[in-house]
Amino acid sequence: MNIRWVITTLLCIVGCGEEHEHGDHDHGTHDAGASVDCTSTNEVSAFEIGAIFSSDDGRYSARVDAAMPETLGVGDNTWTMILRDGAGEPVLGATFDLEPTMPEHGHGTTPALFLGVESNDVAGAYEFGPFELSMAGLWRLSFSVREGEGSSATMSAEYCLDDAR
Ligand SMILES: [Cu+2]
Repeated sequence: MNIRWVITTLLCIVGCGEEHEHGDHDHGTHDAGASVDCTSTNEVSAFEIGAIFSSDDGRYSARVDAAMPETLGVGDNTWTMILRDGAGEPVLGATFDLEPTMPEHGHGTTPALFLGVESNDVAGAYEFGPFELSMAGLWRLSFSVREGEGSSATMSAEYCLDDAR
């Protein structure tokens, strides 16, 4: 027997056929009607329009000004954020990114990063998405802000998504 064939076959038993790695997480519990377990963190936020993200260093805050759909859920989401500096002034021309991840599963979205597209009409408004959240469970939405050659600041919140909108 060819040893290379054996190794390939063994690797396939472990790894092939999985769309992405989810560790030992049991996706079988995500049947319709089953509750989603997001108990690994005590910082789960309830999503609402008007929610404010703040960077730890106090340099920036961003308010969810609009969301499509208006509830955060599995599937496509498009958000408009208003970015302000520590003095409350709108920030123009920043590099403002969104990276959604599932901290319990070690994966994110495809693409991994969404660049905020600045509005021509509303000062400090940036649109993100549509970003597709692929499954129910705990999602962390992390934003990073950078102006010019300055250092980046990050702000994030965690949300528990159910299967149903
Ligand atoms: Cu996942």
